[in-house]
Amino acid sequence: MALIVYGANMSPFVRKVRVVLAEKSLDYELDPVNPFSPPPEFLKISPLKRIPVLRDTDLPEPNTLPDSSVICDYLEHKYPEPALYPSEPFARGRALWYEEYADTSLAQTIGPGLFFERVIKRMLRQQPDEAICASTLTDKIPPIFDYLEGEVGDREFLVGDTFTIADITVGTMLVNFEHAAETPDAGRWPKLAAYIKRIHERPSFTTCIEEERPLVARFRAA
Ligand SMILES: N[C@@H](CCC(=O)N[C@@H](CS)C(=O)NCC(=O)O)C(=O)O
Repeated sequence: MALIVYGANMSPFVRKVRVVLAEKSLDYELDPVNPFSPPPEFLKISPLKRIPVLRDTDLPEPNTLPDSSVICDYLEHKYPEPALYPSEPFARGRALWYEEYADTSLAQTIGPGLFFERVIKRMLRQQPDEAICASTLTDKIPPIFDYLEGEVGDREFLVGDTFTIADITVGTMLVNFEHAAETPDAGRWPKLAAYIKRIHERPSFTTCIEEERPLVARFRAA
């Protein structure tokens, strides 16, 4: 297989890359790496010790790229169809902004504030700290969802009239929100809730979500 993704399927950043690969109908191998106890040689290809890393075996070594944003940009340039980034400069800038917002604000809120507590801690046979989850849901999530509700508005997609990296990145972070047994409150954020449901119904997302759900369910129930 020419393309190898190193990482774990429940990482939102790994999923972001997998959704891009699926949307572009590219075959790849997912080579499991636990970023919290990576094999020593992993540090050579990921000096920040993070997943994902992509290897393109079509190329001579060094043929690896760390970081989901770098990887998705590379895939877009090497496999331009279907385009997942707008070509018009300002629209492209907007898409990159939503990608950045999701990679930082959403990831840093949902990751440690919910997903780590309710899923990863269970895997480590520890009890979730529900006080952390409650404060995340009460204090940290609402301003983010208020912002996204306004940005989605009555649009089908975040930027222009096609599915882009903006939708992929916001969508993947919200999968982890759902893995942590939460969904955006449709009474308070109706546009965001409907938008996320639509994005998660795309086959590129459902393939990942269906693969991950049994594992999440096993640990959430433990
Ligand atoms: N900016 C990176 C972030 C990747 C990231 O934070 N991955 C997490 C897993 S979801 C990780 O590897 N964490 C391990 C660590 O930070 O030590 C990207 O977009 O790929």
